[in-house]
Amino acid sequence: MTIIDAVTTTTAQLPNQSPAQSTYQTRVADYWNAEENPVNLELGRIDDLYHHHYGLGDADWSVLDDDSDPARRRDRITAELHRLEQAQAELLARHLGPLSPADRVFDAGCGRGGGSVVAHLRYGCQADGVTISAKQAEFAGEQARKRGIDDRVRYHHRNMLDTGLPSGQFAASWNNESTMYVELELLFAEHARLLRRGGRYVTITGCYNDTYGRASREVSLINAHYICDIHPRSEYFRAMARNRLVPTHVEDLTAAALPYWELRKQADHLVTGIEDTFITAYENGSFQYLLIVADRV
Ligand code: GPP
Ligand code: MG
Repeated sequence: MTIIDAVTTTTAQLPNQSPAQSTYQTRVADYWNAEENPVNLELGRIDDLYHHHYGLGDADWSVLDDDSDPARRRDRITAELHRLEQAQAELLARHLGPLSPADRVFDAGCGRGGGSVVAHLRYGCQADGVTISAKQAEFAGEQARKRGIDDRVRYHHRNMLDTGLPSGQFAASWNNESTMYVELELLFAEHARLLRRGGRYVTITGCYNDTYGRASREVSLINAHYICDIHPRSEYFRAMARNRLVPTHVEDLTAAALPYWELRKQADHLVTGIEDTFITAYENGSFQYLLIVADRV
């Protein structure tokens, strides 16, 4: 018994082993290793900025009326959705700053890597992205190599709760729609460890609305769809307060998030089936899309 335990422990500590710490995290990694939704790949292919978040701002509805040629109409809808996703990435990146090329930033739950590239292009900073999916880390690394920025933008197949990155070295860090996969106390403890004093933490996240009550049917459906566990809004502030993160700016992005879903719902070539659920969840007030900016004190 003792011998078997010792062998198991040694194996788990070997490099290149899965960074998942639980069966749940392994299932999450499985999801992202297998994920190839056209709504992510076709949008990303436009300019090699691959995002795993939604979009913000008013949509150009005229793309739906383009009846010149079905392929052209599809391409215009795809490009418009990508523009809205890019707008969200830019909004988040704006709140990270000011930053300089001497600064280093941390992208928690980096997906296929788009957010780190956006931050690097904006500030010239170094970026470290972490994902629990080996496939995503490899894909993102390849993108950075193709752009010739792999010396500045690095992706790691690691756990965002236990990154192994150095303490106090980061000027800014963020989660763009990845907080719902982890315990917030553990997540914010890791951000607080990585950020220097005065560093900036930013998240854009879907959360359930405490004033509605517990998680609605729609929130539960979204959880089941992505194998995630959406937190209540209150939990963000409680966990931040306990981990040296003091909010400086909070913005309800729910209204700005709706056009993306209304357009995506009509993109027959890209829908995944979760579109109506998001629209209902936002409209019935049970779910909110939030930006939180915090200082590491
Ligand atoms: C976006 O990823 C979705 C998530 C990271 C999980 C859930 C997010 C919430 C706000 C609840 P994606 O771009 O891979 O999703 P999709 O394939 O639906 O576009
Ligand atoms: Mg997507």
